[in-house]
Amino acid sequence: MKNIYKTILLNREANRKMLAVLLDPDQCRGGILASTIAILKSNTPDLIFVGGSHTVTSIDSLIDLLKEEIKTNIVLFPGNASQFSTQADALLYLSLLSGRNAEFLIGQHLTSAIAIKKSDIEVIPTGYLLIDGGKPSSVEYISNTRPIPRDKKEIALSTAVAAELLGMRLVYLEAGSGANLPIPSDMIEYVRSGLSLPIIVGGGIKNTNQLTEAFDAGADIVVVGNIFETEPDKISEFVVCTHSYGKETSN
Ligand code: 1GP
Repeated sequence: MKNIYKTILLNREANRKMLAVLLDPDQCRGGILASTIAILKSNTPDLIFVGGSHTVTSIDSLIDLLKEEIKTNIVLFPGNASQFSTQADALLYLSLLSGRNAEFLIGQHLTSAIAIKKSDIEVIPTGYLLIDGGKPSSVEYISNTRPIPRDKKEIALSTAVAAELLGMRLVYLEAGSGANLPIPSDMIEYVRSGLSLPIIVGGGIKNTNQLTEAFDAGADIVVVGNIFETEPDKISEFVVCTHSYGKETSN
């Protein structure tokens, strides 16, 4: 079994930021999938996340294809228990802590728990916090939960610290795929200041300025998906930006 979480911790210690490219099997098919894979082969991100809040297409076949073609870690980012696949390297075992829907706090977990335990996948328990991204998100609709308001950084921090105290290993600040507004920098900074866990930030990041802002504010991993569905060529720019982050100042 690979130890992806350990790599995340080591990178964090060394202030090496990570990029996760999110592929939603429903969106990433046919010609788009072929061109995306071709680009990912020569511009490989640290992680590829696979999943989506409303994915109906088979996850297994996409993961098989990705593993054949690209040398990187494939991490499941499931919208529900049906998206579990033993083919992936790791699983974000997500609890939607910003919401009060028991189904996404524990219900989906027990549906998949035995299969996960029997597999040798690396499980990374993750506190998942939905933040208002300026428009209704699929996560909000599907989970029937309300996001944390953008100006309530205290609520975000309390929720993130609760995740830490509950033994979770990562906190994911999510603005929703295709959000109008990414997670506010001051919220990332505030959560960073009071939390010991690595932070993932995603939702609505469309250019490398926004990527750098999230890193500057304290994100350890940034997830980008939506923009690459229409502009896969941008992947290389994001990979270069992530891997050169901080190098100018440290030399
Ligand atoms: C969505 O955080 C991810 O769950 C990525 O968001 O698709 O907007 O890049 P985008």
